[in-house]
Amino acid sequence: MLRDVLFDGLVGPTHNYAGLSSGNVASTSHGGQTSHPKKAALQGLAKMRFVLDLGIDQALLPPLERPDVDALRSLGFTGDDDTVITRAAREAPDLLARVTSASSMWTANAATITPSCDTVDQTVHVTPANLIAKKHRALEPPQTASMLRLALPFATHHPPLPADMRFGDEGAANHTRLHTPEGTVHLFVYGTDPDDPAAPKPTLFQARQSRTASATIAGNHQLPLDMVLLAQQHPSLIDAGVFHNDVISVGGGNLLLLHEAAWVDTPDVLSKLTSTLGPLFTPLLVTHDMLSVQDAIDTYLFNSQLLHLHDGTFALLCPTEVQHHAAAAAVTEAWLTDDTPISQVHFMNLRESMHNGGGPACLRLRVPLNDAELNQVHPGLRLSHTRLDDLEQWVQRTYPESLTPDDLADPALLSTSRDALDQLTDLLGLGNCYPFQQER
Ligand code: SUG
Repeated sequence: MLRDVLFDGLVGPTHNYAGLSSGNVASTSHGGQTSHPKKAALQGLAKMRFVLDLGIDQALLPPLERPDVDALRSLGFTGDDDTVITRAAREAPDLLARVTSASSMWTANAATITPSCDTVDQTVHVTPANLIAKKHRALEPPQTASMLRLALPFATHHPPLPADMRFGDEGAANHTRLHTPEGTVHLFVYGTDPDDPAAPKPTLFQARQSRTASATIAGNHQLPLDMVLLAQQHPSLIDAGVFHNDVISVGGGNLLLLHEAAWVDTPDVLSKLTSTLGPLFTPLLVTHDMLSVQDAIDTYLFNSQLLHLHDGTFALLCPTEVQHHAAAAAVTEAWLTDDTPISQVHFMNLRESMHNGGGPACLRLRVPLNDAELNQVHPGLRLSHTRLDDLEQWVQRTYPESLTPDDLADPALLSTSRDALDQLTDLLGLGNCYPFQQER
């Protein structure tokens, strides 16, 4: 049996608001504010517990090592670790903010993953995203790749695509696997086509996902051509702040929730999906009259998590911003009362992550596995109630209550973060998986 194992990103101790992601309205509008790493991590763990309680396989990906002192060294800062941080804080605070970001928490951007039942060689394929569009996120791939190897030792691991915007890749946030008894489609949504100068482009913000990247991954993962559908996101939406497809659409199994403005030719994409997936395919289209694109971005309705329950129906896990917005809440109410596959709607407070543009679906990477593969997932990363209790206590013990932009200059943040990660690897039995542990 194939099931989605959900790998949530554990929020790291350096979670802060540095305004690093132009095109992501929440990130730029909250830049410079005070963050609350402890609260953020506890909100994330509460979500993992909630999903586990729905009977779903819940796992986690550990935070990456931050601040990334090696990245500062490669930029010319010399001296011991404390000196490197202090000098960067004085001479280039923007670079310090970049290497301190806890952005790996949004594991929907960690990788693209395809299940063994779909690929020609019948193995799970993994490509870590290169995240080349944003300088702080482009630092993630090497450590993310080793975490994914640790988590999924049985999979075929590809290197990230070349660090070049022609291959700009943001991972699973732009990839949706849809499936019915009649067929399977891997829908790859891209923002720009570098190989077609005539293709429409956003004018205000950069499109982060390229068609070339999506097509290359589909090929490298050995997906049969008739399972692959490439669709272009509407450039005007990117300019409005839809920096990933998962801000305007979410799907899984036979269900797809989307705004009518999502793609350049939404009706054409839907008709192609229906012709492969057949009548059981259920697209739930939200029109401008029901909810404006702006309200979809503000509430993150389409960044809700669609959770496939054992009875075959879906639970929708929305951010509380949806609950508090009349039109968005009305859409979820209609999905619940109309004859749709959605049988439950829940709301969770994830405000610390939301203020950086990361909703429920950004915080998780779906990994579709069969039973044999599930048994080979690193046992330390799979969650149980006891492990969640331990993790909550670890967060309470080791995480800062709050961080202001000035706090990033304090070298003590490096030692407290490393101490927290040392305790985490002990708690989860991960061995020395962080670069600083290997250098000792
Ligand atoms: O890449 N924000 C992330 C949010 C990622 C959300 N992921 C998905 N939609 N799947 C980004 O823009 C902000 C960091 C800061 O400004 O401090 C940030 O990286």
